[in-house]
Amino acid sequence: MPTSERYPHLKVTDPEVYGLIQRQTALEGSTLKMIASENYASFSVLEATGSSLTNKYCEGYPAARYYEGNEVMDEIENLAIARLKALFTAEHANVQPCSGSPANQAVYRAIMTPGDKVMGIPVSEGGHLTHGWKVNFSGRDYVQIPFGPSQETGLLDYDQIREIARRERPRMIWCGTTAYPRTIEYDKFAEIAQEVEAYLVADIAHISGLVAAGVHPNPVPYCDIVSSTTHKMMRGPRSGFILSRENDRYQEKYYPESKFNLAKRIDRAVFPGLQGGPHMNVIAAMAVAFGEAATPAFKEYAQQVVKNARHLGECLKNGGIRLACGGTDTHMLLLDFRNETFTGKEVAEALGRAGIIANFNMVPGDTRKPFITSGVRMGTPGLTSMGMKESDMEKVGEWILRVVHALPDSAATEKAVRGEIAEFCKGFKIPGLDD
Ligand code: DSN
Repeated sequence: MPTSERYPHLKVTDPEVYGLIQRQTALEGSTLKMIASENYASFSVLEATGSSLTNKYCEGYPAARYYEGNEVMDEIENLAIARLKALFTAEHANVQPCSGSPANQAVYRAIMTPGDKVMGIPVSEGGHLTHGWKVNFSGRDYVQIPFGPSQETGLLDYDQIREIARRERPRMIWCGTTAYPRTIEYDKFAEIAQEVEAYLVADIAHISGLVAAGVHPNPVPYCDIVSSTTHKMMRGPRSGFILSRENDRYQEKYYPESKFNLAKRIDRAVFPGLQGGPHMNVIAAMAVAFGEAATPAFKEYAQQVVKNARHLGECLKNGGIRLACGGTDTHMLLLDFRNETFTGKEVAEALGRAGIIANFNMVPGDTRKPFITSGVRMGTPGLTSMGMKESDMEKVGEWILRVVHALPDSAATEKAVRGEIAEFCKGFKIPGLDD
């Protein structure tokens, strides 16, 4: 169905919202989606998200609801849970968190008490808001013990992490990032957590698709809890999930009086602790995405995402752009402009005008402010979903290099590149946008 014929009801009843959707669709169809945390969900995921399941209330969990008429809802939620557990070989799964931050809030509620110490990477060094950042609930209600990649190499230094953990004895350690392109060594984190008797929690929001496809190590065997979103590499709807062990290895130490094991405490933290009715349309779409992620085609996709990121990284390096952390093992590249007169923000804005949509980001050792930065973060999940391969990355690399090398007087180059990219995009089908 051509884009113009989609949403026939909305077109008539609310032309204003319809028009905005059409404009965004056109924008995405003529630019390169290179924000590392974005992707394209399939038509099937979008159809389930937009289904009439949105109308049903079913507070509670399968077979233990507070509303009648939930036989089918139970099947949907159980299906999502079963597919998710199989994908990651997890003992327990909760699919109700509305996104990554709510999932992480529930993690705190399940294993922490306000005032406890949490070891996490600050946002400015590649962590997430919920890993103890000062303006987030996690930094206000808990005490963040920061750690981060080495300022020199950009890599996580596990000896240093161990030293901090031994000194601070945190109750929880987050191993998860939003801007770290290298492999996370969960076995090393697990040794450290075990030694200091801390809960180990992996936030795999960025890489869950890579993990599901076996392209990145799976944290589940090493961690007490694993949280994620579903709309990044997973190509699902906007949502989140939590995986965990059934039993709490520190039950005696922290919860000797509780009759609830770890899995039960997580479920209770999500509902009724933090949320009300689960979004069943989204949970159905998650089941669809988990089904898609279990296919050989998705494995191939995830492998191609990494090949594309590596190849693009090589092209950029050969063109004179420095890569933070020395390169990538994942879907992500961090371009390092610390030695340049122009900033990360200026580069991101210039690329954006040229049709290359990425975001400015701090890089290890950055001395510029977080709203200015010396880096640009970009990823290949979106382009790979469109079917792009290494040879296409060479073109993308050339466009990025042309814009960056034209700075600060890049307006004419941006305009030319924007036109070339719009033409180039016509050669690809965008999942969920083009038939
Ligand atoms: N907004 C996400 C990202 O871009 O990495 C993190 O929540």
